[in-house]
Amino acid sequence: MRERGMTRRRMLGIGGAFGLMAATGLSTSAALARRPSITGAELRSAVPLPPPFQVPLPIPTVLKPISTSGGGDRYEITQREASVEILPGVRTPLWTYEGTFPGPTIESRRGRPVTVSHRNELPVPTVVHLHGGHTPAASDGYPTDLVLPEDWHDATMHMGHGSEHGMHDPRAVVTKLTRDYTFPLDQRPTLLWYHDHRMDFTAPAIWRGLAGLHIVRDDAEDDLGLPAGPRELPLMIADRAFAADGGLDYPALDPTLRERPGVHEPYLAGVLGDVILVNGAPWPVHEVDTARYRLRVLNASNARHYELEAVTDDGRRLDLVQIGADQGLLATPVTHRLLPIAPAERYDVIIDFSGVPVGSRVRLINRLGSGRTRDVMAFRIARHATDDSRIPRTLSTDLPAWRRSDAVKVREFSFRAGQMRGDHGWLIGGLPFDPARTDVTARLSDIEVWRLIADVHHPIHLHLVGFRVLSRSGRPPLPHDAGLKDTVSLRPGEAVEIITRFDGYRGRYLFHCHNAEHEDMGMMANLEII
Ligand SMILES: [Cu+2]
Repeated sequence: MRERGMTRRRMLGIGGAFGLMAATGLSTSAALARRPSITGAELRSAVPLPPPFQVPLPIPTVLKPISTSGGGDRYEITQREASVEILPGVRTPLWTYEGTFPGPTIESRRGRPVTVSHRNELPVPTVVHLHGGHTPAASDGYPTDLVLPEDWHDATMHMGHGSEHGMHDPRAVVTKLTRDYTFPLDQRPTLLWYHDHRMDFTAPAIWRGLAGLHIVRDDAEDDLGLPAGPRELPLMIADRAFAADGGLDYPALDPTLRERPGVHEPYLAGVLGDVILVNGAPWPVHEVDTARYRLRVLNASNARHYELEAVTDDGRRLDLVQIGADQGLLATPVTHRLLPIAPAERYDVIIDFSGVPVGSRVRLINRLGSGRTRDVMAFRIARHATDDSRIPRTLSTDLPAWRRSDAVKVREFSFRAGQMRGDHGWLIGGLPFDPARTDVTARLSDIEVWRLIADVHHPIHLHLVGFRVLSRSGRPPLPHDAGLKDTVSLRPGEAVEIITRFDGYRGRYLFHCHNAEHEDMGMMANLEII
């Protein structure tokens, strides 16, 4: 029955590249480098899709703490199955945080600790990672630190899958039913997101709905006068595809996601959907004033890249004024006409609707999409309004200014296709992920330069720390590389240098590709901070 996934292939991903390699004798990377910028294969939905810009943009609910005493906030989140109306008139079963997709948003103040007690009522083990969080290792959601469902059997307990693929991880801390994650949030204010990070099954778990936002704020940012309240919009962009029964389609080898990881061959490079969701709604529309808006954009897609552009009805492009990156405010604003955004990246941008006629529309489009996937969402200019917001020339003065000469170490890592357990995989430095192997040992407080080399597109994410982009293939960083990042988009054949300081906590962390399918197929490595 799963063979139907094969017949729906529309573009060849890595599978096609391997075929090309076999036919021509090219090396994998040479074969891949010749291919166009494809980051996955697209599934085609089997239900009628709504016209664009009809469904109102939902804003995820802000979660209320169950306690605010003792100098911190405490939250409870239940992970459970829910049936949600994403496409009008269609019920879609999802795996959710608190019954919604996206999950509820957590709003925090810098330096005020938060504990989130997660309860797993799903049929599989889960792991929660707060992406971009400056988090002690015990709460960072290491992929084998599973929270098991109440009735999970021992035979599959340790890794969440059978011995065929099993690896032992003696350091795993497994809990049953619940786990408290503690986040000190002693970090620059920014948009973080929490999502599943279970060993071998991250991609399908996020796809099924396990993702939510977590915003950190502080007084200095509040005082800047940026657009706020209803004029600050979180936008979680993610593509999905829908099966004939209304459920989400995904080419998993084991649709129960209990034992066998992986996807069918055409999708080894990544899974793309043909429906673009923003905050869980298909191609939504949002009514706005003739005023500035702050858009806090997250690409929560597994593999799809976007190049965002805001276009008026008469074809005029509006500036996207970037004020922040993954890890908070830039030093000074950067103006873009086109904004590339790779999986897991966040961009904080201001868009000014004041010059747009009331009654007309501004479409946010993806220049990398085609057909229906070219549209993302629209803003309908609903009314005239006054605007006392501003975009200060100086946004922040606390960005780390690490210099290359400060680095005590320079490391190099390749991110390439290869073989994993006799199958196609994605490797870092020629090796697939093994939780029991330490790949990097870094000393707390040390500054290091890492050189990251790609075959195809790979968005590379470091846990725990933010970093600055130093160069791209020997050239200066791109305008959107500004600020402090935690995910950097490597383009095909590129070598990107980053610099960081391993601050804060000792322990076992990760770095990995955030193309979620690559991540599940080996493209992770251990980072031990001592
Ligand atoms: Cu990758």
